Amino acid sequence: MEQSLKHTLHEQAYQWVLEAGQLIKEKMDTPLEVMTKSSPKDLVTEMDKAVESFFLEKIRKNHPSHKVLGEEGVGEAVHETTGTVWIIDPIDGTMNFVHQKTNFAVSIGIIHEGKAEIGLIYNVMEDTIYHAKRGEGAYKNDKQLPKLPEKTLDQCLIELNHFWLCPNRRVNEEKLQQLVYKAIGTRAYGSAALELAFLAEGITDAYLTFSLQPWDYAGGYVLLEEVGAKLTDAAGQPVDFLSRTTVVAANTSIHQEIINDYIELK
Ligand code: 2AM
Ligand code: CA
Ligand code: CA
Ligand code: CA
Repeated sequence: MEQSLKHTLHEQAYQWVLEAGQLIKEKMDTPLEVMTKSSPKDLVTEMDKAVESFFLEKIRKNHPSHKVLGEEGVGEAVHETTGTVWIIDPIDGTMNFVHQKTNFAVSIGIIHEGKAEIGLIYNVMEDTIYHAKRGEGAYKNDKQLPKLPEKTLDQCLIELNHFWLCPNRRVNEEKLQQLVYKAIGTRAYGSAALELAFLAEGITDAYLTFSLQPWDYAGGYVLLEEVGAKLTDAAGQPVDFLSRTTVVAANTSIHQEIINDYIELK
């Protein structure tokens, strides 16, 4: 992507993400309509839809040729990553948003000709924004995040959620148990975007999950690349920004080891 376009898109996305956060905060104490999607545990609110519509309107107006892939489907269906695609999760961690009123994020990834170029994750209630442009470093607010240090697995904090315990699990759970035992500890924050941001920040070392959509990881992708971390599917293959996938994101020094020794998909 041309340098000046990358800078313009980053600046606009940064501004719009902050405005979206403001929109959410202003309505924080107003009762919300909460609906369910695929299951009673899969929530969506009117605010998820309002924030996605807010981005769609901004993008349509400023960049009519760009495509928009959002979780709540207010944009058109996107089947390929040609051109410029904005991948949007208006509220990542809706369960936290509804039940905790904190620990959720607005997440945006911008893909150009199949390559992730820009990523932003806004931790709304903490008012911290993680952002990155390909080749130009990752930042938390205006502070550049350092490259991640080398670590061994027994020094690592691993972000894992409960999904691998569910009846339809597709993994060898004994191997995952060994990983949990080997690691120094585990964490589960309930927002994939924040888990990736914390990994980029170096306050956790890996994030494993067995079903994510492109909008869950697109905002974190460039952030991770810029600090030298890696995000692939659970077989170590690149993610495609279009389909549901397993995800292993980790400090590069433990990424392959986790995949080789601790993950066996059934
Ligand atoms: P969401 O809040 O935007 O739906 C919860 O552990 C994390 O997984 C959240 O980032 C959540 O995103 C994401 N997630 C992906 N698919 C999900 C599903 N079917 N049900 C609940 N959370 C899901
Ligand atoms: Ca959701
Ligand atoms: Ca999400
Ligand atoms: Ca969401």
